[in-house]
Amino acid sequence: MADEKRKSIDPAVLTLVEKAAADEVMLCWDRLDEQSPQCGYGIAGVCCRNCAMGPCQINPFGDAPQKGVCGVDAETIAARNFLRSIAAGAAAHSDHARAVVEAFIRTADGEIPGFEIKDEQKLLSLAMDLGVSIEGKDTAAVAKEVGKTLREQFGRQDGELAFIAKAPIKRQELWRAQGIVPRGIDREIVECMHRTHIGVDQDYKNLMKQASRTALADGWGGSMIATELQDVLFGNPVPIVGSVNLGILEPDQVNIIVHGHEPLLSEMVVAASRDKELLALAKEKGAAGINIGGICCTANEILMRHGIPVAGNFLQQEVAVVSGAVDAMIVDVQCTLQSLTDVAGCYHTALITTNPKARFFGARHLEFDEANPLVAAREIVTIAVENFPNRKRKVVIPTDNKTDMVAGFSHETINYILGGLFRGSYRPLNDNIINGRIRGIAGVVGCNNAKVTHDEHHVTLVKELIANDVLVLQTGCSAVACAKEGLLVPEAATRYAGPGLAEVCEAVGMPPVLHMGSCVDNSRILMAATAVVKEGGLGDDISDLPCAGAAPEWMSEKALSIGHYFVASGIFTVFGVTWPTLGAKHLTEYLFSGIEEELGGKWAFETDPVKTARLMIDHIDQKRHKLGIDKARERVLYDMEKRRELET
Ligand code: SF4
Ligand code: MSK
Repeated sequence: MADEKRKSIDPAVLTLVEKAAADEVMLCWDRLDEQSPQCGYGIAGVCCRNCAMGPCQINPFGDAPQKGVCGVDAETIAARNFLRSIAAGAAAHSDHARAVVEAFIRTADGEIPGFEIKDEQKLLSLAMDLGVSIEGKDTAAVAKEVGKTLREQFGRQDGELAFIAKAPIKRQELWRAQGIVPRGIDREIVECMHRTHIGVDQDYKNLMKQASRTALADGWGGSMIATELQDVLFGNPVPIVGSVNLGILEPDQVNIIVHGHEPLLSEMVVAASRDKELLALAKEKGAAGINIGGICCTANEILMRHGIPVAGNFLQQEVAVVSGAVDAMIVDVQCTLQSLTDVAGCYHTALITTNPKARFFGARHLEFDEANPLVAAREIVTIAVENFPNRKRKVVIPTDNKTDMVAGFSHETINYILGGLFRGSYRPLNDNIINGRIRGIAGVVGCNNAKVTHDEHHVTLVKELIANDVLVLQTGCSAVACAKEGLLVPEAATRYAGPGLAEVCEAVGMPPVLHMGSCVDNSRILMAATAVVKEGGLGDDISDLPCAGAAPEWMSEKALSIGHYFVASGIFTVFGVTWPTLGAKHLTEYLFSGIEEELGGKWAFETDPVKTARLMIDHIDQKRHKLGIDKARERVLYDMEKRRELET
């Protein structure tokens, strides 16, 4: 059991890991064991298989071989691999955005029953941002034009992406001077693939310029488009109370888990689960009701808008099924494990894929038909309800593991929470940063990774930051990890935050850790940082702000793209677990240091979450010093003794 405990800090997960062992079900940790030791060349980023003369591997310790068959060195190989990962991450976010844009236009055309423009105010401000005239047009006409303007962002060949203009002026000028303003989203991603083909771009710094341009096309392009249009379509989130962890599963109800990233279908599944006929059918099958829970970013999306409970984050998808209580799991795109078919096969769970881009061999496929999403959603809910009597193995729900949380902090909401409903403004936030009550702002985001103890690094890092008066903004699986730990409720301020941050949070009744949404919603962090710059008094660029970013348990290529658009936007960003260029000395030095001279932001790599917090706090303090708002203050170290005190 001692070994088992290292898999997760979450007792709900440990309970079900134990059940999986008893049920002889293999989980991702078991497969990691089977895969270990993993290839050192791959870990160091110096394995290339970009042509059929390879694969070629460079020995990072100075022994031969030092060149691939085509003559490239470790720097070029690692830079190309890094760039390809960013292209994949940017593509994932942006293709999600494309699906949202298409659904948005069809909604404006009245072609999707059940979908409507929910936030007209945000639509109008978006139209103004994009230069779309609203004069004499009804909502549908404005929406159609906004949708078309945003659809053009994908295929543009020149000029600048529209949302670049949302950034602080100084940042825009810096990007232009560096030649990294994205032209069109698809164009930048295609160019990554061209440049990394054998015999094209062989200069690691030039490859990194394209990395910056592509990542910016994600953060200030694809991701921002997805966030903005989802807000208009499904409603701009406002603070909402929800609950989190596997204890949200109901033993006597039909449990449906929605998993993945695109909220289009899950919105309709939520609606179908409230359908009287389906509720009656559930009763007929012996169930007391229909319970929807989310996993990964689909969870974050429906939590923020409907308060639907969150079953867990990335490393909880398999164990949710192991509970034996999940009657259907519906997956769309991204972060869904192929092993779910095997795990679901050991229980009664119906695994349903819904997106033509993401089918699983052995799973049932029920395509999400945009022309009639409610029909598809009803069909899915019916499958789950009819599956309820088929539970065949012991049901174990860690009922004690369910925590309250508050989610739904868009950058607009922060405005109102701090500034008040009638004078929404970032002024109080800026003032509290200037007077030192809030030391700085940190974005802590990203995935889980089976290589490190599940959730431990997120929770330790965030506790350390808030104890030192750093306000934390979160998205994705990191937000779910901290929600389970009870950090996303206003009371957490009194319990965990330093005195300054606690005072501010208590005054306005907000948590010290703000849940801003899903992976694409990291664009909200960019917008919040921009709003702070525009409010004044803290410099004139994002790189002047006392802020930092981190993804302590990252694993996906999307995380690399997010990290790099943070860096290219001027933010110091620390990643944990592993770093993909360590076999390339010069490239790594450039990313960890040299790039700061060009972009004002840089990367760091640290596997210890306490040390990560120190790096971030030191950076925040340096920025405070440069702004002339530093004053002598004692750093609170959230050490073992303090943790023990809290546990007693
Ligand atoms: Fe080897 Fe060069 Fe081909 Fe890569 S591109 S596999 S380094 S020969
Ligand atoms: S779901 S990308 S594991 S945050 Fe967005 Fe979580 Fe990372 Fe997927």
